[in-house]
Amino acid sequence: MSRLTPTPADKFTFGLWTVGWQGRDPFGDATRRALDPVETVERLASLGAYGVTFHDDDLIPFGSSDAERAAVVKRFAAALESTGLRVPMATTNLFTHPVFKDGAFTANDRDVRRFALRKTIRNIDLAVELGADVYVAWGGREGAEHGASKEVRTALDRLKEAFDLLGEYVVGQGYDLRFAIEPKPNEPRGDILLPTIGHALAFIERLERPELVGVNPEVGHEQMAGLNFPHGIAQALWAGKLFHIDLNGQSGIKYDQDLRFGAGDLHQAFWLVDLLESAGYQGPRHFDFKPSRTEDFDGVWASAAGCMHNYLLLKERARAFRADPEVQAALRAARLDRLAEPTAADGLAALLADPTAFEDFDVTAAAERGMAFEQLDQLALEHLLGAR
Ligand code: 3MF
Ligand code: MG
Ligand code: MG
Repeated sequence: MSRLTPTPADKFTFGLWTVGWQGRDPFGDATRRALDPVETVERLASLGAYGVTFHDDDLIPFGSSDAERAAVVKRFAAALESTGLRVPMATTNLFTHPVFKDGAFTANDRDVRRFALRKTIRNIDLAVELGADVYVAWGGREGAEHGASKEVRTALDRLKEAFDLLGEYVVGQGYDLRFAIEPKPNEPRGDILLPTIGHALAFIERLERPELVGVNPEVGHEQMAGLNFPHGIAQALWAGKLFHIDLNGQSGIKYDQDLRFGAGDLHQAFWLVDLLESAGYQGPRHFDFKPSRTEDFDGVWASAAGCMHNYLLLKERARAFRADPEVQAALRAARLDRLAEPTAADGLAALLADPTAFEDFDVTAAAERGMAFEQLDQLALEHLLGAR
């Protein structure tokens, strides 16, 4: 089998809501019928995926009775069993129903906040039952459009309270489950709390159980804010907080496009795969994209296959880039090996006593040194284009 054919070992996963998106947008109605979750499981398995993820309401329609819920879960679990597809992650829909119009964990109304927590806890039980070890929390409606309508410091108190309660719940139940907060700058709210990876990382450190909480960054979300996604992922890895990742594509600062992975900013996609693979990221490669509403189901499954194929192609290109002796020489010329050296391993006193560090330092000569980054970057581009 070719290295470009996906297998479960590649750990590719898809949300039910991705291939199942019906194409409804703010200006137009659905262009596709609803997909049966069991059909999705079967199609994803036949394409070589490892797993499937879901919001509670993707699987069990909001408002279902207990008996309906049990029947849906039983049928879904049977499809997982027969295909071997896993459920490594699940999440809660705290944004579609109008009750969440002012948010969920940070809604101004206390009864809505309590309902949101109970809805989440109910789905955590199901997630654990189906084998998930990561629970994603995207606070899509935790935000505001009107200045005085949300006291942000107080809302952050409520958000902390929610994660502290959820942490207490999973520890109390003895669950092996960690949370991954998904940052997003805007859409559907004008401004969303925890808009970037950096905001989320800082928030996590204020929680009662920071070790239970990491991040689930999404390519397009950071790029909607004009940020460099691989840099954000590098910081999440550096902090030991990359618990999960949402892969898709986005073309610059505009509405949330959710393109298939590899479309949009291909250059950043290359550096992202290079980073994930070289850093030894072990989690699922989760695609959170929307097949264009122009497509019928042939297009839907083609785009799902495209996400996986593009990841494997980029992995191949990144591997070739790193293995190329010319690239290794170019990395040395660009002095990446020197960046890896501590700046003052001999300590502060030695730094202060060292005249070559300041008094005798030839500032002009150092300023004139070329960094050789252009040659290095051109090699990367040629590898990305398959020209090497
Ligand atoms: C929105 C998203 C969400 C989250 C999901 C949790 C609907 O832009 O990315 O998808 O990913 O709620 O995984
Ligand atoms: Mg998204
Ligand atoms: Mg997402």
